[in-house]
Formats: sequence, structure tokens, C-alpha cells
Amino acid sequence: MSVVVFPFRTEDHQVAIDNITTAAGHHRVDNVVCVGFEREATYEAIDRAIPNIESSTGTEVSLILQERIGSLRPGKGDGMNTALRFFLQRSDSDRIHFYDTDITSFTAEWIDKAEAAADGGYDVVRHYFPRSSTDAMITWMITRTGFAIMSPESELPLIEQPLGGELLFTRRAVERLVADERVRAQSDWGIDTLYTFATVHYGFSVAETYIPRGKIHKMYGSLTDLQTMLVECFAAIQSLRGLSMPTGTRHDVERPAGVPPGVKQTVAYDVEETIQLLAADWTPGQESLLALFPPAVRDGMLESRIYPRFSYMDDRAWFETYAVLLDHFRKNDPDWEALLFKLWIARVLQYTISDALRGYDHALAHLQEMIDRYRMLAR
Ligand code: GDX
Ligand code: MN
Repeated sequence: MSVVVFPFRTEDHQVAIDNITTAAGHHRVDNVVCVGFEREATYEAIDRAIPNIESSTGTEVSLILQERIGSLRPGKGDGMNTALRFFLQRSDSDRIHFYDTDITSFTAEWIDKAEAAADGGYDVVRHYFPRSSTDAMITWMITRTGFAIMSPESELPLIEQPLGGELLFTRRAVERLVADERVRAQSDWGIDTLYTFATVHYGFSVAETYIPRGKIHKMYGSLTDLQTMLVECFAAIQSLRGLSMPTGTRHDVERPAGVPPGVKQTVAYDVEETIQLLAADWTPGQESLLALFPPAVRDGMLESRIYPRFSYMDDRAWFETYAVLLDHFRKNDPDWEALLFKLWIARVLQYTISDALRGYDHALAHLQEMIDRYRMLAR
């Protein structure tokens, strides 16, 4: 039997309750665990709904608060790690699933697919989804790029959506994750990076299953939210430099069976508003850090203070920029954090105008080739 976890902060109450009910109704599930950040309105709403869900499904639903386990910003990482601990201490089920609480396209089929793959003997199952060509820009430009540069020969850069929060671990995998102090420390948005890293580092087999309908969930709030996620995901990658990675671990990816038209047509961010961020909030500190970067990047960024420019930030320039960032970036230094954000924005805009504009198929092929090229350059 399996445990299903929903980590949550503040979410639409009905969406949360519907997802919990769906999971509790699944015949393979004997406990749904909801891990809240704090006792707020969503927590209270779930608490009130539990008796009904339990009596209609016959499955136990647990509602807990996240513990302080890690050493970085207390966030989703503490939530997920609290669930792993709960699973080892309080459950004798074989498997644990995670799903984001804000998903409105969640169905029992997601659990079926993960269970079926685990039945095939995999230690870890990850769901992946069709995404718009301008979405997943942290995944492509930060995480997959970083994994390609750091570990070109392992399976790590080949994981489709290494930041995805929809996954299954067997008990054997959970025991390793809980015992790893880097994973325990990662209390923030970097947790997804650490789980993906640890999966490959410990040689676990991975199946990636494709959900054609896609993950439909709450849209992003302000870009400030994205800056925090960007910084935490990049710093997580940076912390993993120099760690050994096995090659040839078992990794199978289900072929993507079509992409919904809506996903192909979506522009995932506000281009006009984003362009303006390139010119915003420059400081003398950020300007002097630019001396570390290749001349074309340095000059282009300096010009952006007056008129936003980004054509210089092509695949090759981003590769070189990324290498400088890996060596020099300092988290919690406001100049570095703001500069990382702007460099990434220049990269996303360059890709959008040069490649995403040519259509979905071109754009996705380009991103895939970019990762392959980075792997070759890094060898
Ligand atoms: N317990 C707990 N504590 N839950 C949290 C916290 C926290 O501090 N922060 C967020 N959550 C929950 C949230 O309620 C939701 O269920 C889930 O975690 C994901 O958060 P959301 O705000 O929906 O993030 P977003 O932007 O959708 O990102 C997700 O997808 C990214 C991706 O696929 O690229 C999330 O799983 C990221 O970790 C992942 O990088
Ligand atoms: Mn979400």
C-alpha cells in the first residue's frame, strides 16, 4: 500500500479538499498526509473536511504541520522532509507519493500510473508534463543546464523535469533520502533539486511517466516569488558541485504522447513587463560584479541599464555566464541575487525572441539540443 502526501501553504480550499478526496479514494492508498506550513485558513478547512473524507473513503487522512528540519529558509523542503520522516516512523506502507496541492487537473490516474511504474521495479517514479515553450525557464536554464555542466555523463541532465513535485519513492529510496544530511538541510525550494540529485547519486532506478493532460495549477504571483525560487534552485545546484555521480543507472522515460493545443499556444510570462526588469534597480555593486563575466555579457548588461538588451545572451554566452556564476555567486548577497535574476531574464528573453517565436516544435527541439551541446562542452 501507499501513502500520498500533499504539502501545502495557502491554497484554494476546495481544490485541496478535492485532491485529498481523490487520493483517499484510491484502492492502493491507505493514508493521505497533508503537511501544512502553519495553522492558517487552508489548514483549518482541511481539518474540518477530514471526517467526511475518511467516512466516505474509509482511508485515514492525517493533517500535520511541518517540522523545522533544515537550515535554509523554512519552506517546501521542510514540508516534504517532514512527510518522509512521518512515513518512516508512522507508516508501514511500501511507497510514498507527492503531489502539489494546487493542481486542478489531478485524477486517480496519476496514482495509477505511478503505481504501475513502481510495480515494474523502479525505486523512483517521476511524472512529467507537456509545458509551454516559454514555461519551465528555471528548469531549462538553471537546473538542466547546471546538471549538464556538472555531471554530463550521468543520467542527471536527462531527467525531464528535475524540479517537478509529483513523484513516488519506494521505502528503500526514502531511507537513503532521510539519512542524507544535504537533503535534510534543504528546507527551501531547492528540495526538488536535491531529491533529483540524490536519486541519481545513490544509483536508484527512475521511471518518468507522461501525463498528457498536463499539470494545471495556480499561476505565478509576482516575479519576486520567482526570484526567490530562482536563487534557491541555483544555490542548490551550486552546493552540489564536485560530487561524484554514477553513470549508467537505470532510467526510462515514457514517450510523450501529444501536447494539448492550449499548451502549445500559451505564452507563459508577460514579455513586455519582463523586458523592463532588465533596466530596473541597478546598483554600483551589481555593476562591478559584471567585470567577472565575458566582455559581450558585461557590455550588454551595462547597456541594459539604459535600454534593455539581450541578443548577446545566446546558448554559448549562457554556458560561459553559468560557469562564472557557479564559481562566484553568493546567496544572501543582494547584489548577486539581483544580478543572477537579471542575467537569467536576459537569457530567457533571448531564447524567447530567437527560438520560442519560431513555434513550439522548434523551441522544444532547440532546448533539448542546448542541453546536449552543454553536455558535450562540459566533458
Ligand atoms: N508544507 C509546505 N511548506 N508546502 C509548501 C510550502 C511550504 O513552505 N511552499 C509551497 N508549498 C506547497 C504549495 O502549497 C503547493 O502545494 C506546492 O508546495 C508547490 O508550490 P507552488 O506554490 O504551487 O509552486 P509552483 O511554482 O507551482 O512550483 C512547483 O513546481 C515547480 C516546478 O515544477 O518547476 C513546486 O513543486 C516547485 O517545487 C517546483 O520547482
Ligand atoms: Mn503550483
